[in-house]
Amino acid sequence: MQIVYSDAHYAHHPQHEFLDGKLIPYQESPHRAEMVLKAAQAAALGEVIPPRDFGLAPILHIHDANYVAWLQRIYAEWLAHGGTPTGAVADTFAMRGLPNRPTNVRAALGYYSLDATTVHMAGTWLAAYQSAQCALTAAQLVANGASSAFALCRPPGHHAHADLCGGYCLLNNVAIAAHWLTQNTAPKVKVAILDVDFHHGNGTQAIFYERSDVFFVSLHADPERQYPYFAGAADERGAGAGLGFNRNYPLPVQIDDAAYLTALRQACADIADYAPDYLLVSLGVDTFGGDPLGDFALSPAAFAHIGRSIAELRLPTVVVMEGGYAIEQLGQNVVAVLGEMD
Ligand code: SP5
Ligand code: ZN
Repeated sequence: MQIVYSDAHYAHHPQHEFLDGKLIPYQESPHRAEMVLKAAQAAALGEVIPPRDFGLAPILHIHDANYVAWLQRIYAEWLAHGGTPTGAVADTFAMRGLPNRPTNVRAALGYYSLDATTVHMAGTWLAAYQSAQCALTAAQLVANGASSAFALCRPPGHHAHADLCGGYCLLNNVAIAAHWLTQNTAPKVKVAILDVDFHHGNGTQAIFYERSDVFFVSLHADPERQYPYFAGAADERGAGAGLGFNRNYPLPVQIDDAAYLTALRQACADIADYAPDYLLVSLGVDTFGGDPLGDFALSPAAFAHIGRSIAELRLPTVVVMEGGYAIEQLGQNVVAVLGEMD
């Protein structure tokens, strides 16, 4: 399978984040993409190609125009208003009960962010833009007949809403690619998104919640105990025309390979019942037992089984990189999934 990758992500390298009240090294580092790329090349998974440029239009089909314009200017504004050059990050959020909506640089950060982990640096917009272009390019490869393609996206995307960044995500890469497939292939195309990142894909769910042509299925840590807390419960089934086209599998702490794969088989059965034309996979490997952000107990062997379950759906498949923070095993775990696909 071809691997779509851009070096632009190197210019997005925040230094720190808060975890459990402590300032720690930023977990979503350039080293992550480097490890995945190296492992893919070592396994001779396929040709590595740069993204094509689809422009802003497919991004603006998913994201709010004011939000996208803000993403492009936030770092320069932050610097101009005395912000530290290491990056702009929200400190105060536009929560319920707070009626004022000023447009100053720090207020806008709090208006467009859902948490304080998404840092904006000089290269952040271009990194996010190219990450989305990678997903679009992989979608086009599959639309043109490839059985699968891998978008080595960084930064990740599945926590980003139409007008919110968060969870290291700025543009929702998988959502942008999914919508592009519905608009640029055949009439009445149906796509399914399978999200296997440890964290619920709240952004993707929100974006497609009222649509029946995009079926979102997610396996993730129960939001009763884990980020993103405020979405991901089993009773979130979609709304309006989208009712029945959203499916969540919240999973318990320390879930093992066997129990996880049982849930995954159910999710894959849901997708088979939906009979989509295309499948997109939000691939996070923070489900690995050794992941510093996760609390699952998956072994390295689980990842080949995950890849096999996906491959058995026999659908044209776009795999989009999301999370995974156990740096040393990250490349092998991703390649174990991809190695099962044609
Ligand atoms: C793309 C992606 O995987 N984003 C994840 C962002 C998660 N950020 C919040 C993490 C809170 C983690 N709490 C874990 C406690 C470990 N001791
Ligand atoms: Zn994650």
